[in-house]
Amino acid sequence: MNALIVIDVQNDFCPNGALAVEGGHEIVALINVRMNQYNTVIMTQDWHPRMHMSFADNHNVEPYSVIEVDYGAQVLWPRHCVEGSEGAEFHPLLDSRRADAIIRKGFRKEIDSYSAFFENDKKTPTGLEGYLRGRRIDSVDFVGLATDFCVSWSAIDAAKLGFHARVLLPLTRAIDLDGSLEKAINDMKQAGVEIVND
Ligand code: VGL
Ligand code: ZN
Repeated sequence: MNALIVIDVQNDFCPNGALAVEGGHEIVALINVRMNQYNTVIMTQDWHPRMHMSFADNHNVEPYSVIEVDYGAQVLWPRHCVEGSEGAEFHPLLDSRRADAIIRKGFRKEIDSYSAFFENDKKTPTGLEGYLRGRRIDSVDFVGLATDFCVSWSAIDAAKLGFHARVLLPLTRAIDLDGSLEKAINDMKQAGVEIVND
């Protein structure tokens, strides 16, 4: 059984959003069509409290500064995807009615969560693994935003957990901070994620 996992296609990651990813909106129509090829569709939503540790202004520093925390390096972002805000809603044209499950992540203020499977400590589970195993899903395709953060971290965790994991690159867009896209693609290949270019 297969699943399409649609990562963080939310207003704040699209043009005019708080953490806009270039061309983020361009993938929405393609994702809507692609959903028809899967038994199961799962969507994730980045969902942060106002006082979240990943927000630069909660540390009084410039966005995109990097700090060291218990679990390693953490980029500090512009305030984005605040729980219940319009920026945290799915892009209005994304067919979210098709989602069998919606996973929210990053909702604890002490820790960020890029991956759909584990928070950034790489050990606190979100419950997605159990959901997939319960539904007998062994093959997962990833699309959405952003290629080099939440998409790649999710795909790498999926491969490490033993799922057949693919990233459909044309249905993703990247933030690309200091070469982070190239690094993410190398890391994904290293972890056994299949990169689909067309
Ligand atoms: C994301 C940075 C911060 C993402 C989420 O969805 O890739 N990136 N929060
Ligand atoms: Zn976030």
